[in-house]
Amino acid sequence: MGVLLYTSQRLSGRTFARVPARTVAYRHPVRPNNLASTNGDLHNMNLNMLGVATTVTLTVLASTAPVAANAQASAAANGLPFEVKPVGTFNNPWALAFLPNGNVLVTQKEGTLILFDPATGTRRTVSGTPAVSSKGQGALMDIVPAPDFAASKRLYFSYSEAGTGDSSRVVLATATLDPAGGALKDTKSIFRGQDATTGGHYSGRIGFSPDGKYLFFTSGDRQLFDPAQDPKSTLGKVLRLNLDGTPAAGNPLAAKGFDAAIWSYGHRNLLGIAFDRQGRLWEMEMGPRHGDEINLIKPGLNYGWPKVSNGNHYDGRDIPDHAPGDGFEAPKVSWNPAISPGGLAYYDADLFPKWKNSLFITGLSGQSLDRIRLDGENATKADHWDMGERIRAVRTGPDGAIWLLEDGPRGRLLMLTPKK
Ligand SMILES: [Ca+2]
Repeated sequence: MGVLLYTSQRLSGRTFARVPARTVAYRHPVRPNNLASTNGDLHNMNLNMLGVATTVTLTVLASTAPVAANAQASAAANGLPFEVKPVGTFNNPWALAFLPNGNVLVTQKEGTLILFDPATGTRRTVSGTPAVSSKGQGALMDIVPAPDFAASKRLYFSYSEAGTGDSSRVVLATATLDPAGGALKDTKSIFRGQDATTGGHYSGRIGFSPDGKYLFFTSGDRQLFDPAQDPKSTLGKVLRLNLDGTPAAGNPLAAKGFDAAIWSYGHRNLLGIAFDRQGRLWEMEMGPRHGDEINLIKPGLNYGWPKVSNGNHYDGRDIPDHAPGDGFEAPKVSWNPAISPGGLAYYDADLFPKWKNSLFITGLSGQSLDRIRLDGENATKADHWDMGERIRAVRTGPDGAIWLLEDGPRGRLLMLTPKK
């Protein structure tokens, strides 16, 4: 313990330094929660330890982290079917949201909210954000404008909040953005998850139903495993809430004694949620050791965690894979080896016409962007691009461009447009 490992990896002739990952003893099959930059590093460490990724080298360093080599976007774009334009740099960015005027809100892990104008590069820190516990995987997390934002200026966002002792919980909150854009007003929490002391798997993704009446909120298993199968626990679940944070009427399992907010269960760390144009709800979750998933979420179904997974425990213990007839809903797509997904977006814009009706998934350990082609209820892997950096977030912009946030203390906001 106490030895810092830094992995450096040479990909396509470019060398990148990774964020430090503290070594841990695997007595418990939990992805360690004390990683400075959260999810994904363990996938790499396991690969390294197994010698699977032969191009990866481990270096033991005694002191400070090497500064990440900030590869030129032009270099990273070589071989990619899109132009990559960096438009800003942020400190451990987590999520982004576009406002109707083209400005972007960016959440940063330690709890700051930045209002950024991509056209001019100007930025301001938005005041009025709540106190965030950013230990472990904690962060100011997702942010999504309300369906009526143009009139109400209301935002929904999520964050991790300290409880008593070492405990913490995921919180869903609302606030209004004042007309000048410099402050949150009337901030209030409308849903609080259950406390846990693990420091990880908050999830906290926000998605509005196409009719704007309901809010779907992802609540991770907090690295506690079994609560994902517990009918009374909101951990490891997709929740369907009213816009005031109360459980929506008619949720599918309430009559069976489940918590009234639960829409689906058996989930691990749900880091993406998106509706497609026909109103299907797609969800992405990070698997344990491999087994990252894309699921089609249907009301009342059990997605299996931790009873089944196409991944396995970090300590090597097997978890049965999904199999027909096992009573659990299998993922539509899964990854082995893992990409450690950070974000999910649905794409149906005109700027990349061939990619309409696709999902985009970012890779942290994968340093990647993946495209998933949708066809009704079917989903298939279509493209995998090496982006040369850990990618935390993805959103479709109002102009149809694809926007990414890199992970880490100098994570860039990237705009992807068709290659000229
Ligand atoms: Ca398995």
